[in-house]
Amino acid sequence: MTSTRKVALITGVTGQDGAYLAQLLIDKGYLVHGVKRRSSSFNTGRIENIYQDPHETDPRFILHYGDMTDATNLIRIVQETQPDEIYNLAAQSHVQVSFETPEYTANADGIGTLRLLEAIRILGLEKKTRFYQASTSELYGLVQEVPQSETTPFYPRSPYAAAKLYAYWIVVNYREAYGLYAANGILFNHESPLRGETFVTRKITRAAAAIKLGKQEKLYLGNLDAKRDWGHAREYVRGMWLILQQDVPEDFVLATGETTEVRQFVSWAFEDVGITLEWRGSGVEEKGYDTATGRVLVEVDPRYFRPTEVDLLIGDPRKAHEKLGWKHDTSVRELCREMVVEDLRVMQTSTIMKEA
Ligand code: NDP
Ligand code: GDR
Repeated sequence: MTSTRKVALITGVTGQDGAYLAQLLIDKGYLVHGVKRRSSSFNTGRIENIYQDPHETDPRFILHYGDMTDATNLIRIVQETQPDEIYNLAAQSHVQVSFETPEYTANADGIGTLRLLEAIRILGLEKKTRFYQASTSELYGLVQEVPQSETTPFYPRSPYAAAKLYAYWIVVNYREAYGLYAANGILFNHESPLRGETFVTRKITRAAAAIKLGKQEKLYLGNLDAKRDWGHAREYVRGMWLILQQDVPEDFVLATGETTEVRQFVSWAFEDVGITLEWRGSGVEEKGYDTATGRVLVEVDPRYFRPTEVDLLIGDPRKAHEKLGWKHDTSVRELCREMVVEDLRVMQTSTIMKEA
């Protein structure tokens, strides 16, 4: 008997989005294959709850070792798994880090995407396998127009964005040249309690929790003026899935349509732990004071400034609303609170465990 269960392959399954997407697809009845990198310590913390013993007879989640820089490995994984849908989420995804590792970022994020598309062609899977590419609002870079939509011109401002620009266009090209079902989701920033600890929202919510619990003195940040369109990752992975369920492959912006300054997000996070901040000074001298004690809790550290910055992102998600029926639910204010509450819970639990 042949199984009618759909098969998905997720690269970057150990990341924030990979974890949420794997759960969503398993809940929809898919057999999910995930690509994870070999690491000297555990890197599967986000998918622990869905990890399955490989000896189980009816698996729904299977992990494979792989790397976006290794073409033969990717071809073999695609051959073995014969996916109906590939979600290419793997990337060196930190913008600032990409200035320090530009060649690696180009290789993994840009050429890595090409490797997967070629795997589909080499294996003759053009008619079977649909391909989702994790494109990004960083493509817009230097502001050309607001809000930014599917037709806004790109102007990348980092090695990360330049690598993702190549990936975006190679996906469009393979769709047009070979009739592949391949689509870009141009996703604006999306966060969650699973967000990597060095991205600004999570850095802020963890610091607010740690300062509240007396485990950290101060939070050092870079550009407080940057504005981002922040949504909830759980809702954005549903949009990824919807993008691959359309009759015709097309590119879509997923965004909330609202933008918030980094400084505002900081004030909210501290408010959520019961601390009211007052901002004084400007530029590198700007500081956030606890109004109750007068202590400086937030300072600017120019180390976190980027050589070229993306100042303002605000997305226009109307195409996704109309064609996909996708809309965000969680506001950025609610998102911030959810992240702070979870960081407080995790930190309090670890203290109790240490003291027990
Ligand atoms: P994360 O940084 O949380 O996850 C990235 C994933 O890619 C991790 O599983 C990581 O593995 C894996 N990875 C990195 N390099 C390689 C490599 N060379 N080979 C194989 N796997 C690799 O990112 P997110 O989940 O936040 O984002 C998912 C994708 O969406 C990324 O491509 C990102 O660029 C893009 N994106 C994200 C947005 C966001 O706001 N979150 C917005 C728009 C686009 P490991 O766990 O071992 O490090
Ligand atoms: P971004 O996210 O660069 O938008 O890329 P990040 O959270 O790193 O930065 C957002 C903004 O905050 C400013 N900032 C700081 N950023 C970090 N990381 N650390 C700081 O201390 C700090 N202080 C201020 C930044 O300068 C920036 O303006 C994310 C990633 O997930 C990408 O992979 C994805 O493509 C885009 O979102 C959409």
